[in-house]
Parts: sequence; structure tokens; C-alpha cells
Amino acid sequence: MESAAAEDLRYPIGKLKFEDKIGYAERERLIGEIAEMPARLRDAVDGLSDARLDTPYRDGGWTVRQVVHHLADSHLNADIRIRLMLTENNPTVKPYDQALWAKLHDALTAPIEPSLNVVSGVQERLALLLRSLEAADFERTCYHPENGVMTLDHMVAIYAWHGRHHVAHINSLARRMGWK
Ligand code: NI
Repeated sequence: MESAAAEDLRYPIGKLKFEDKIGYAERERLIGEIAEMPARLRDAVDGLSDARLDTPYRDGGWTVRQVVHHLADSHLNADIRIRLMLTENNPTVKPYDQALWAKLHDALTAPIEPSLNVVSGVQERLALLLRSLEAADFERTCYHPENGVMTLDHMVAIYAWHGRHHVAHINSLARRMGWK
């Protein structure tokens, strides 16, 4: 069993809590978090040297650089999944091995700017798309081979949480290291 402290470092904002449905105000709030995530990420990494970008956010965890590239990987997949959900009937979405993606050469070594740009573009498009939808659209579903049937409301909650979760990894590291 992991210690409480290790658990805190891994889940600085806690795990996602999702009820079956969310109301209009909560949905608007979550879409707002999706829209704001790129700016929060840029703030978190602002001015970090390569040595700092190559620091793991916890013992045995991803480096800040890997976290940023992972956000681009993950939210690109989210965008594709959500567009499939809106245009096909309960599509099966494709899982991917995020740990292996995070070990690809560019994820380990590339400058973060391209991924910051991906995140900005993807999140802005997603927020525009989500704000254009009717309430009933958020009940549309996909089938995830590992997680079962998921609604669009659930996806919105997941990806709003996921952005905050990883930005918190970076901010928590920066605080502990006295960088900011
Ligand atoms: Ni993640």
C-alpha cells in the first residue's frame, strides 16, 4: 500500500468524482475549465529551464516535459473520441498505451512549445464545440473497451479533471522545489 503522502503527490486534486448526470451550471463550469486549461498549463511551465522540465514531478513519475507532451497526446485523443461520439452511434473508442506514448523519443526530449500549441488549439476547439451542443447531446455515448459505456457528460468531466490534475502535478513540484 502506498503512503498517504505518495498518494497526494500522485493525486494532488484527488480522483475524479462523477455522478451519472451533471446539470447545466456544472457543465458550463467544466467546459470553462477545459477552455482555461492551456493558460493554466502555460503559467505552470513559464520560465522553466530544460533541467527543471526534466525533473520528475514525484519519485518514479513522469518529468514535467513528459507531462506536457502527455497532455497533448491525451487531449488529442479526447477530441477525436468526442467527435466520434457526436457523429456515430455509440462508437467504440481506441484505448492507447499512454505509458509507452510517454516514452517515445519526442515525449522524453522534445521542446514543449509544440505540445503547448497542440493543447491550446485542441482545448479551444473542444470548448467551442461543447458550447454549441444541446443538452441531449451530452447523453450521447461511446463504448470504451476498458471502461464500458461512457456518456459525453462523463467525458467532459474526465477531461476537465485531467487537465487540472496534471497542471497540479507541475505546480505542486514547483512549490516543493521552491521554483516559484
Ligand atoms: Ni494523464
